Amino acid sequence: MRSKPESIKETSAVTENVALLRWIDESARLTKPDSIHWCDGSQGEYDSFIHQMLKDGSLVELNQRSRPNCYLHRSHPNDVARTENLTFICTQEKETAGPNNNWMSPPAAKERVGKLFDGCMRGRRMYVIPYLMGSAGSPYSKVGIQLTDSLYVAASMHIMARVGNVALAHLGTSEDFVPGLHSVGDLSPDRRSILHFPEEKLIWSIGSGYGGNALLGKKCFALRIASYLAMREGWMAEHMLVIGLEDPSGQVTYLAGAFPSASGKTNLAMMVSGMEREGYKVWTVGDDIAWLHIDEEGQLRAINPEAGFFGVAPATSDATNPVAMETIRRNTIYTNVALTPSGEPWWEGIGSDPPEGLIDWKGRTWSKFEGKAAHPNSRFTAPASQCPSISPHREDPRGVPISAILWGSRRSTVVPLVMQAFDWQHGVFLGSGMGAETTAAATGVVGIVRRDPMAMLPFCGYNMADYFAHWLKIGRQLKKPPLIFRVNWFRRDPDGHFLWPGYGENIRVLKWILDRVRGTGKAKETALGYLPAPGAIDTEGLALVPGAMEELTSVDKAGWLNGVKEMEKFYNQFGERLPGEIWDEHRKLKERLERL
Ligand code: SAT
Ligand code: MN
Repeated sequence: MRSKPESIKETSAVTENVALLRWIDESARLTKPDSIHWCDGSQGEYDSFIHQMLKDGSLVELNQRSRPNCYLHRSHPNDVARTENLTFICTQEKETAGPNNNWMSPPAAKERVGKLFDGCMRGRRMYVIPYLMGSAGSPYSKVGIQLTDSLYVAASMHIMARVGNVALAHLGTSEDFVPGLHSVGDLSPDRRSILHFPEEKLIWSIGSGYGGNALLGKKCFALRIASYLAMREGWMAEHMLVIGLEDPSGQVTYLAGAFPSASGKTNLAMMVSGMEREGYKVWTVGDDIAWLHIDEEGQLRAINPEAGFFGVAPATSDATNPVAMETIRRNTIYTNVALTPSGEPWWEGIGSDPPEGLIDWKGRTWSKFEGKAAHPNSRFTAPASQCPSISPHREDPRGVPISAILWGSRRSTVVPLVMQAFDWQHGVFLGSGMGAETTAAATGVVGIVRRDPMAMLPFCGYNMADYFAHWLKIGRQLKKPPLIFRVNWFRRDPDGHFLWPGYGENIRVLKWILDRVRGTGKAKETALGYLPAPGAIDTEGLALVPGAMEELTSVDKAGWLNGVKEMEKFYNQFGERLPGEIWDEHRKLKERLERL
């Protein structure tokens, strides 16, 4: 049993970092909390946060025998996903933010949202959370400081980042940290704003306690602010999983893959390979974000800046993702899942029928006439260290060498199961034009196709035209650029059935990718890129419908010509700023398709 937690004490600063103390002082004067608690990141502190939330009702204890240290949090029903329409990039020039972002000028943003922060922590405690993104001692790690009035956020940050003295020690007296001021405010979407000031590396978030809106180390810092810093400093911050693919000889090849939120990144990152018996195994380095640097030898290397997983619960089961199911058996905070009478978490697709007496995500007795019991964007927050497939190299200060990059999204039609770009420039173009069906990870309509370049549309902290130029530039600096692939596990037949089994069988596609990296995989050259030659992907033992592989590896001329038009509309927004190389590739694709 855990020792009985102490109550949360008011604590004082444990650093002499002048810039940091000054900013905290300023923020406290603005928000006017009753008291301030400096987080040390210890287990005792985490336990005391949990204890406090059980007392105030913001957490429900789950069955401690089957789910030790697991708890359920129910968020406000209007605060269940990222709100992209309330998310802003605040740069001096509107053009710096680009047409891909909502923009406010920094003074206007501070004026408007400063009023909301004024006195917002009265009667509340402010938690100071020093956190490190990346492992201790890595030259690529960066420090953030989040101030928040939410205990749920403070506890979640404990899981998602390396919190406390490890971050302060990394920072020392340096001014190189990303300050992030967060308050749940009154949780009203009318007074919700997620603001980023990339030029001063500052984050302001108010009115939401949920996920990427509130855990500022994640999307706000590690993607939006970091992508801007990366562009300035010559590296890349990407919405990517990172996995190691072990072959029968024991050699591990690392891949990075960009997929939009709620498109199976966590499943792919923790995949139990359908070819485990043949010796192909997947190691998890990260499931959501990668920071990529070019090393002295010109090799691209990746670190996972995060320390935990904030994964989508629905459809996670022993069949679809047994590794995740094992990872979230203990020390996990569940958000907006349903609750069984025996204190187990439950969600649609967990693999068992809803039991009698199920309580839905809003805390009411559920009946099957009332829609979903778990919110479609319900989540688990769990430490990466307890993932059975976690890579022994996850914490390597230099990161892991990347041999291939994957673009993936949900597309029911048009996009083949897998295709390889002709070269880096063509690969960047494929990423820049990627269409994706929207998911429940953000508020708005689910299932419509939008352009989501590199799965970064909601997360690129600056003008995407410049972002594409940055990608092209990085490629020129790499001695042996990773091969780039487009994958799509989500093709359906006209009756709506999936053409490809997905999940653990995706290893068959990864194996072809590995073969291509090694120069052995068989391919046919097409208008789209290299597609697998007939038989090059092993389908033995799969119950595919007749003709499925042909369908999955053919070129849909009309569909792609339509895609080319959609890309053109998207690119046109960027005017002169869009790199000529992207237009060149766009024109070449169109010509190749028209010749078919
Ligand atoms: O809520 S988050 O933004 O952290 C998850 C996601 O959308 O990828
Ligand atoms: Mn994500």
